[in-house]
This record gives sequence, structure tokens and C-alpha cells, in this order.
Amino acid sequence: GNVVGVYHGTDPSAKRLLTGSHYDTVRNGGKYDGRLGIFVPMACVRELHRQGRRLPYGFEVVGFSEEEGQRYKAVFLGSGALTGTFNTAWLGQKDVDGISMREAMEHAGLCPDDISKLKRDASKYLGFVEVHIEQGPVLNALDLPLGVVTSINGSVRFAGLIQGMASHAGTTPMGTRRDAAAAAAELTLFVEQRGAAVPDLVATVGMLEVPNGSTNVVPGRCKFSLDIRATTNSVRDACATDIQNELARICERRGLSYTLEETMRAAAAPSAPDWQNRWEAAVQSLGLPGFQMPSGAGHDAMKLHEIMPQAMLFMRGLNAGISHNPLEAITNDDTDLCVRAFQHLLDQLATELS
Ligand code: HGY
Ligand code: MN
Ligand code: MN
Repeated sequence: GNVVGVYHGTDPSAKRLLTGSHYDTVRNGGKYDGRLGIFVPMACVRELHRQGRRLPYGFEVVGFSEEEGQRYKAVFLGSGALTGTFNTAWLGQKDVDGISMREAMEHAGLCPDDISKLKRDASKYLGFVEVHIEQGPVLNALDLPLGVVTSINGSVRFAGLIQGMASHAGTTPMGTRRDAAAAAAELTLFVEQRGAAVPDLVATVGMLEVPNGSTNVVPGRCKFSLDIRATTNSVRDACATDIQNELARICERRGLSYTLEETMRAAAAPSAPDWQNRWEAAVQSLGLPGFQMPSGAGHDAMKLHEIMPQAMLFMRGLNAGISHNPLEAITNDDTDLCVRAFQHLLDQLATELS
């Protein structure tokens, strides 16, 4: 379930600015991926409330659920509900313990049948802005606290299974094996080489597993994941096609079969120029050098992008910007600058609308 707070404007019927980020994390993740983009606007609302100030527009802050898609093979569950693209077929998916998404939601006191009512009417909104840690090394290396996002890379994900033949590790001659894990390993090296072959493209096998494997059994099955991203959809799709063709070649040669299921696809999401400019004006107002960069990571903003204009502000992370790792770290000073930038954007928007 999403958690939503609205700081109403002087005119409750005025259009709203939407903001927020996700409160879920990856397994063994950091503390700031997502949460920063919830707390920063909350700090802005707290300050407006302390000043007794109302804006000439509503300010809606959302803590999105399930952006990462760890428990089920579905991502952007919370933001997808707001854009009206939540796929009700996901409710039947079962997690590793056999619990369906519908059961998990009902257990949490949520009513899955209400999801369709969460769709936002984009005509009632000015746009969506999101603050997020960069999750990469660029700002840290340039010693810049803040950066403005130009576009969020497009991504596609797959869940794969290679099927060979489990057999005795001691008696099966090397030349007659149908080793699913060796095939997956060969594919993984191809993914790495293909991802490195083109600028602004990344390709990752993040999960690799021999289900119920044993030391003394030639792997009969091997599960794997694919995560392919690029600044343009065409570069992303060309890479996905090459990897799928290589998978077919490897399995053909080794006498194996495979399944490959697309589990997520998100188009590249360029920032709306006027919202990007507001972030740039905010950064400049702090006396900081302006810096624009693409986002290699996916964000709820790319979901809201489907129904309204959006732009993001990045804040540097420490430890070379490491993320999806407990070493994720930020500083209070940078976070203070981030809040001030957000306050500047709110004030500039208020001035524009007044
Ligand atoms: O995978 C991503 O880019 C994001 O953390 N969901
Ligand atoms: Mn993440
Ligand atoms: Mn995130």
C-alpha cells in the first residue's frame, strides 16, 4: 500500500504538485534509496506548516510501495496504481513461500479490488518531481552535492530457466553432459561482453541459481535473471535481441531447452524541460555549479512519466555512491542543500502560479 499525505493549498480545488519516492528496498539494501525522496518533501511540508504558509497549489507527497519488485515478478506496484497500469494478473503471482500477492495484501489489511480506484486524473496535477540518491559514482567524483536528471534510462528485465539433464557428477562423461549451469555461465559472459560493447548500455545477470542443486549432480536446471538498460529504447532492445539469440545458440549446441519470460519493461523517460529548468534554477540558487546527467537507475518518476511531466533531482552518495548495499551513505549537509533546493522549486512554482 502507498502512504499519501496532502498539504492543501489556499484553494483546495487547485491543481497539485505530486512528489514522492518508494519506501521499499532491495534485499540487504541501503537506507536512503527511495526514502530520501519521501523525507525531503516531508521536511518542506513541516517547514511550510511551521510558518503557517499555504501554497497556491496542493502538494501531494507519496511513499510508494514495491518499486523494487523483490517479492513478486512485478515492479512499480505503488506508482503503477497511480498511473492506472497496475496489472491485476500480478495478484495471482506467488512468492517463494507460495503466498499470492492478493493474500499478502489482504494480510496487510489492504483491499486489492480498490487498486483501480487509485488512478490519478493527470489533468488535476501540475507534474511529478522526485528527489533520489544518485546511486552511482558521478557526483561523488565531481565533488558535487546535487545533479539534475536529463532522462531515466529505459530498461527491460527477464526471468530465464535453462533445462538440461541432471546426472551423476562422477560417472557422466564430460562430452555427454547436458549441464544447464555451464550454459548459463556461458550466457552470463556473453551478457557482460555485449553490455560493455556499446556506450550508455548496461546488462546484468543479477540472479543465478541451480534449484535443489547438489555437489555431486550435473545441474539439470539453472534459473537466471536479465536486466538490460540504455539511454534509448532502441539500444536496449538491440541488446535484448542479441542476448536472446545467443541463448538460443548456446542451448542448441548443448542440447538444452530454455524459457525466457519478460518481467518488466520501462521506456526511457526524458525529463520535462520546464521541470528540469526548475530543478536547475533551484541548484543554481544555492550557489552550486549546475550539472545534468542521465539516470542509470529506474525510478517511480519513469512510471509517472506515462501520465504527467516529470523531472528528478539527484543527491550524491558517499562511498563512491554505492547503492543497493548497506554501505549506502549520505551527509546531513547535502540533505540540507537538497531540502533547500526543493523549497526553492516550491517557491518558484508558487511565484509562477500567483
Ligand atoms: O533497479 C532499479 O533501477 C531501481 O532500484 N528499482
Ligand atoms: Mn533501488
Ligand atoms: Mn530507488
